[in-house]
Amino acid sequence: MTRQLVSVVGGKPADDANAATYDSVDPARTERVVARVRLAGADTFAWACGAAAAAQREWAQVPAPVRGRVIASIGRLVEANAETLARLVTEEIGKPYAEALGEVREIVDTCDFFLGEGRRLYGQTVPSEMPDKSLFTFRVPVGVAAVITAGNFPVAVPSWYLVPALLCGNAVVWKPAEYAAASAHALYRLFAAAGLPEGVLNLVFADGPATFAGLSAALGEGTVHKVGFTGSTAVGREIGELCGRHLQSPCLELGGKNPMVVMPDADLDLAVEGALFSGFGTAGQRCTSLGTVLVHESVHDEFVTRYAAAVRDAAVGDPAGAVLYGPMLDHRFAERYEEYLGWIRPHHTVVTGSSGRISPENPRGGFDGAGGLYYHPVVVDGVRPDDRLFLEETFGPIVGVTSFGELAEAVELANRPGYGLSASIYTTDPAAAFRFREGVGAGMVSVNNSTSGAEAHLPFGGNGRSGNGSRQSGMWVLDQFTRWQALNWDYSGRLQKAQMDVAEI
Ligand code: UN1
Repeated sequence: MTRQLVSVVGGKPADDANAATYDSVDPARTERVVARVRLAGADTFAWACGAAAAAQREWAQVPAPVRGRVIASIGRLVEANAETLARLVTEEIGKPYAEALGEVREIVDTCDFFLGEGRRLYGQTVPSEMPDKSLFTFRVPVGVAAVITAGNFPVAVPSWYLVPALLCGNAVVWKPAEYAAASAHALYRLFAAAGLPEGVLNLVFADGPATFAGLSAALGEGTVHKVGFTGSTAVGREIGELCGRHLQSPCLELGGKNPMVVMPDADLDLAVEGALFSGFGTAGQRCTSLGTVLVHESVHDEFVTRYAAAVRDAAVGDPAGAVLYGPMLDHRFAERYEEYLGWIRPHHTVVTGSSGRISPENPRGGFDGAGGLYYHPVVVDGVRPDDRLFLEETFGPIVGVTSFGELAEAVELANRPGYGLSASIYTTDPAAAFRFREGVGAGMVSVNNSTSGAEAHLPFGGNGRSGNGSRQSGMWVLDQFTRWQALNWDYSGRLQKAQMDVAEI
């Protein structure tokens, strides 16, 4: 039986009478509908923000250590339901089961980190320039966070926002990707079951235009105080402009064209393994996926030969099995990627991978019309730095290779697309690794490891076209969901004037 899903506002189903429906399908068997979703309109989105604002006032009164205990319960519930949730993620977006289980693990890691923060959320005591006066700082919740997330990490990435936002005493309106609605709904239910008061977390299914209009109204009404967005650079720009008009700075986590540098002294087998996982894991549909391998000219031919062989051997197919990757997330992504491939074909010599759709039962024999959104892994050599393939995020299983002569040139090439999310270097020379870290504009740098697969307690985020410099994950995200409040306390019994009554020695 197909699941029927509606938005949940204030703990109750919120169904619009005229709601359109959206079918979330299994991308491995596109004839299978995983969930039928009723999409809310802009009014419902704005109303949810108002409901959240009302619930937030009480939630903020709950002592932070008690909120931390709710986070601990969420972690325990997610852990107890990890396999069911991971299976649903696999079914709905085609992420291989082992990866989906890892994604669920990342939620538990996030809860583990933040449950303790409930007993910290430290402020500071600060010396005053005057006697008999004390200064303090406090972290205060921002209010309501509107969280809009993509579906390639349908449960882990939302938890990066939801968990710290709730811990800090905020209420949340969460708008997940429609094509990952069932996974989002399952996660919502686990959060709700952990004891969050009604209205503190609200789930709204809506399409892009309704979300934008609802968000715009809520910002105007003053019922949204922070926007968290993970998705494309183009939409991120629009969200940033909208927030800017309301004097808000959103937390934006956008695209990437992530480079991997292979130095002449690199362990080439390790580099090939890293390039295989980061280029093709999740079918190249991570914001941290590898875009271009920058290989030193002295090892270029050897690297490309080994990489092409590894890519040719990689298992692509049913995500329930042990495969490198499964289908594309959804039709939209498959269509966009096909357009891209159409452009690649006449312009490039492909080293490996027929650039088209394939059937998992017959991965080497081309597409026979079966219903999965599967694509060959493609490697393109000799990609020039002014090429579209070098400059644009592809969000599909395709990796370009470009060679370089000096490290400084590799750094310049790594920065050229103007993104700045993740970058990696394979080398055995610490000086090269440090120089690369200093020169590269990415928010996250790896040495002898993949561009993807960040750990949940380091700052995650990018610069340039990858975001506005905001960071998610770990303690750094607290600055997104709290604001600093300063307290001056004068017990001198006189009016002491700052800058004018400074104590003399
Ligand atoms: C994303 O694709 O939006 O570092 C996030 C990684 C994952 C998160 C990716 N932990 O690849």
